[in-house]
Amino acid sequence: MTQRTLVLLKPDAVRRGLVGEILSRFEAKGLALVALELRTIDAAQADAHYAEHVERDFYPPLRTFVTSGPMLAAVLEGDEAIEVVRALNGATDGRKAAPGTIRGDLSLSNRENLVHGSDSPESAEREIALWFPHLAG
Ligand code: RTP
Ligand code: MG
Repeated sequence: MTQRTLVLLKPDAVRRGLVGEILSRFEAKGLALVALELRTIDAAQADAHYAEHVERDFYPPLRTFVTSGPMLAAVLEGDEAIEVVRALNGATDGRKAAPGTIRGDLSLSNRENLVHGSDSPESAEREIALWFPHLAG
């Protein structure tokens, strides 16, 4: 089934000059770019995006990280795009993520792990509406 998913290339990806490398993996897989925008978010936007995590111990440093510089926000589309993107991203902790995945190949951190991908159809709908309201619905 064709799906859309919200992908973020986090500030570490932009700082490290890995935007092209990461985007090309999604493109090479066959996912289509529907929207793409470089954006620096404030704390309120971070809290809205990570609403499920705001009470967690790891959230304050995560908020500092995701507001620390521009991110590339994207909507990608393709067959089973939500699961496909998360498989390409790899496990959350870059130290444990499998080689061949974005995090497994390019990150050594459990926080600065380069990418975000929506984790369910409900999350994708909510996150696309939050980041790209003109695509909602
Ligand atoms: P994401 O939401 O960014 O796609 O990542 P995920 O589903 O693989 O991981 P999630 O559990 O949703 O966590 C969101 C982001 O929070 C940071 N994190 N830090 N214990 C920690 O220090 C910790 N755990 C998670 C990571 O940046 C993770 O991607
Ligand atoms: Mg998540």
